[in-house]
Amino acid sequence: MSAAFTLYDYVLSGNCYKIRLFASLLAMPYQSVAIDFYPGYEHRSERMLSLNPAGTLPVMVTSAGGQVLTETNAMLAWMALHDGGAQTPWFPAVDPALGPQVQQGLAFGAGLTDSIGLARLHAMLDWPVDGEAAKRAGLKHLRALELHLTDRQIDGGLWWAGAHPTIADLACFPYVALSPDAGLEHDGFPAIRRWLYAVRSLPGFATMPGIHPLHELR
Ligand SMILES: N[C@@H](CCC(=O)N[C@@H](CS)C(=O)NCC(=O)O)C(=O)O
Repeated sequence: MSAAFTLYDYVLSGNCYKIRLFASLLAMPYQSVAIDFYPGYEHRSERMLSLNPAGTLPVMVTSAGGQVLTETNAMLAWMALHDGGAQTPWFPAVDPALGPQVQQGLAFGAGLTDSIGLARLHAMLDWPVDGEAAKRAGLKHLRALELHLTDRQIDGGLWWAGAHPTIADLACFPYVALSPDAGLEHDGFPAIRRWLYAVRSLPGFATMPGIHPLHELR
């Protein structure tokens, strides 16, 4: 099967991992171009800035049509629609109840990048940001997610919204799973732990450094 898209990718990036994880869950083939994010800062090279003036990773170029996407949430939406069309359970965009809830989750996922993601970059690569402020913001996000998932689980749900995992779960999963890298442990968050386990149990689940696979019990 030919590649559906090219991914400009960095192995330790939680945002790039969202795309690799979803591609693995969908068994969607793609071509990866490794970018030396650190220490090379290649994402800010002339070549990369001409693709994405924001200077962030990931960047996706779709094979059909050559669309350039620079927002992870847009890439997840593209993949869901490319795979399953309007009926895809991963992105029930036009469902009057679920569609807006998934959008809430996508925005929450972006907030995780700006809090836990930055705290992690600071802790791991000494990124020049206020690491303590990012960590405090990350803790608030974990507390908010715990409340949301507790309510969902009391009502018999498991995922961010609805009965099927959606791109909202995938937008949130990496930085929550990686939060111990930023000094934010999961011990006080039982609903989050249950949800992390559920995502890691999905058929086709793929890992990245810092996220362990489940022990194979099957
Ligand atoms: N809004 C972008 C943000 C992506 C982002 O923040 N990526 C990080 C790597 S995980 C990055 O490239 N940061 C570049 C920098 O801070 O120089 C998205 O959601 O895709």
